[in-house]
Amino acid sequence: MEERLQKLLSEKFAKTLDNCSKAELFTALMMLTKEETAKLPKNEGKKKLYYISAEFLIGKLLSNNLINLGLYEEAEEVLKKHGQELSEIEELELEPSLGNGGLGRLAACFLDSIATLGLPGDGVGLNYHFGLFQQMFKDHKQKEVKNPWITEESWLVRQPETFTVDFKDFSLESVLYDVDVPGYEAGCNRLHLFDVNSIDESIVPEDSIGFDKKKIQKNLTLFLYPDDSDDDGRKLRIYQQYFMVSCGAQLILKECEAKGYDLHKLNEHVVIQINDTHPSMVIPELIRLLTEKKGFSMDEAVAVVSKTCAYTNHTILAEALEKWPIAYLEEVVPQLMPIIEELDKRVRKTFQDKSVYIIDENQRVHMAHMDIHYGFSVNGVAALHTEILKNSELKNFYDIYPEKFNNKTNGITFRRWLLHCNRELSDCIESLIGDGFKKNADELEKLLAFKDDEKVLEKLAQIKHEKKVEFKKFMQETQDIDLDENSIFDVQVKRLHEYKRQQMNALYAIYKYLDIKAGNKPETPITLIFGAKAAPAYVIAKDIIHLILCLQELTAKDPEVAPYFRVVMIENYNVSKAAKVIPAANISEQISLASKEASGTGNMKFMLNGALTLGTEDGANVEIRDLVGDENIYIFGKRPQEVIDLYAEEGYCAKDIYKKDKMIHKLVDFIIGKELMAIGDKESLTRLYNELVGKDWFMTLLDTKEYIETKEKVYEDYKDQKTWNKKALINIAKAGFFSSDRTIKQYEEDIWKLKK
Ligand code: 26V
Repeated sequence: MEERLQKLLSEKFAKTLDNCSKAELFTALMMLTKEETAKLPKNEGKKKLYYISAEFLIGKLLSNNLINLGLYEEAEEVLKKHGQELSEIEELELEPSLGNGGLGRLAACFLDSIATLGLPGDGVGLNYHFGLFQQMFKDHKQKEVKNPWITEESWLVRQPETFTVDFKDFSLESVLYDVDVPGYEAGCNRLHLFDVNSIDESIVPEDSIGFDKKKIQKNLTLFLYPDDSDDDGRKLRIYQQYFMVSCGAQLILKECEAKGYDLHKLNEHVVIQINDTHPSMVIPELIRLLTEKKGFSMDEAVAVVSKTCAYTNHTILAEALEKWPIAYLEEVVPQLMPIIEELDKRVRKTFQDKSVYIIDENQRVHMAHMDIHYGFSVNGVAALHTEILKNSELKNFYDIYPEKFNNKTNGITFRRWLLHCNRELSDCIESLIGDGFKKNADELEKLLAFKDDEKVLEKLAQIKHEKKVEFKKFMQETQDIDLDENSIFDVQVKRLHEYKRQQMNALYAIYKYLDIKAGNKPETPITLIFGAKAAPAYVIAKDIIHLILCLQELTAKDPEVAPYFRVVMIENYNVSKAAKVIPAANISEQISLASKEASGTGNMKFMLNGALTLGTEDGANVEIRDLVGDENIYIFGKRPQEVIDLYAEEGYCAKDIYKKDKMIHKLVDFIIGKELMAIGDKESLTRLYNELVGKDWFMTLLDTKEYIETKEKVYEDYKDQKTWNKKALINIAKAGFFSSDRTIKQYEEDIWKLKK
């Protein structure tokens, strides 16, 4: 490797390993990694999976790819010899933000596992030049700026394929970039990212995310989910979605024809996994292509496409289930409307129940309904989530098609979320139980043999401490924040949404602040760590960030409080920051309103890294509890069915709780009290206060009291370090189930059947 690096550095920069810059070294390492990946055999077979998704939150790739290629340690040694640290070099990679959160990160974990298991399966998505946005904090508020990540040398490899995509008023030519996806000591797949050849980055000013939403030819792939608070933003999303699926569908048909397959047997050679409803138009688009260009009758096309497409649902939030007005579709892709109308007509012929129609009485197209009628599989992403889909949200569909419904509990790739982000822990585990767990995560259970071994428990605690010190250093360098590594690191990192209830955690912060001011100093100091991006148009979410940042200032500046309790917020929380904070966490906050978090995957990452979950009975928390047992997790709050009933009977009234409960009253009032008003913005804090007292749609106040009580108990338990460490070990040992390798095996066995 040393020689090849020297050669690359010399050819590209006329430098050597001893006089090159860190940036040049990064580029050389990336080029070498790309060359090695290109040599890997492609996973092949008679049937191939296309995982279509608007998001692939892949994160930085250098270290991950080196690990999968088995080259990480060698690279580390070579660099050391020349006075360089691989961990420093990997920092230089720009992080693509091609996803919002869990859904996009899941797609990235899945690609890793699909390749690792040797399954032929490629990702299909879009090449957003500025990704989501980069979050900056200014005046205790979130500010959004663009996040360019494509450099001259990058992981993208331009491909010769190009497709034409017709819209109502113009056509676009696609450009295809591939990112190779090496499996862990296995073959390779690809992530296909489509772009438009007329894209124009210059229409976005420096320091902003604003641009002309009507210039589709120039803007289509600039941003992920551009602000959809206005009609132009919503239409742009339809342009993006149709562009993605039309390119995807054309690619699929082209690959099949190149292999000489009979398109009438498409389903024997192709399975398309539709990741949420963003790619749902692939169904009518494929039908359109087969009927218009390949001589299929409508019946033939509908039949074969219905056997080829499978749909994954990732949310039960009604506002997140896409329903596109016919008028928009007519304006953007009129050629799809006759097909969608035909699909709807067939549904109406068969079923009386209006709730399962594709087109509703308000002339809107329900994308999920199309997926369910014209796909062969519908899956939820955690056991509880799938049950809720079957019994309430999608009950009318489950009654029609019980055989289509199935559960696939999410997972995470242990390559990134253990081997890479916590090598100390991974090495420690290896020294105890051998390296079998790297290929078979269930072997982590062997750790249970050490649950009463004081030396091992001590070692785990020591590793946790090291990771806390590392994170402290990182926060010092990046945000000039000084953390106390001896405090409890209590962490809530995830997208900002009211249902995830960061605001409840903020109310706890107020409680603790007031308690300390009243003279009750905690024995062990506490650091409450937040990280979250809010959608640019989501006003209340941004108000919650504002509250947290005000609390950060309040707790830091008060000498009576700061030594015991701090609130801090990680700026621009993303995949690489997740990889730093999760190994450092003692407590994993998973406090969504029960029934609202489809699964969560952060919960799995924390558990694997030895943090204890403080959470509600929601999403995969339920499965974590079943695995580790009640004594190794902290579950609180109203149960999913109680919450579902409350919504059904409109039985929740925030104001009643606010009026009746003195403590809650005091905590909520603090938001508009003099301390925070002196720091923050009156309008924002008042709006949040009014929301909590007047509406509180996601029932924050419902669980606040029990949350505070449970959290106090967790902090109390932390004092008994021996017992705590034992609980941490049990969590790690039981995390094997949440390997995405397990999830993908289940997709393969029940849905894809690529190898059969
Ligand atoms: C989308 C939208 C779109 C606009 C309005 C507000 C809103 C709110 C939520 C969403 C969620 C989109 C789907 C999603 O990201 N789901 C996440 O998928 C993860 C992977 O399955 C899962 O772990 C998370 O629980 C789930 O929230």
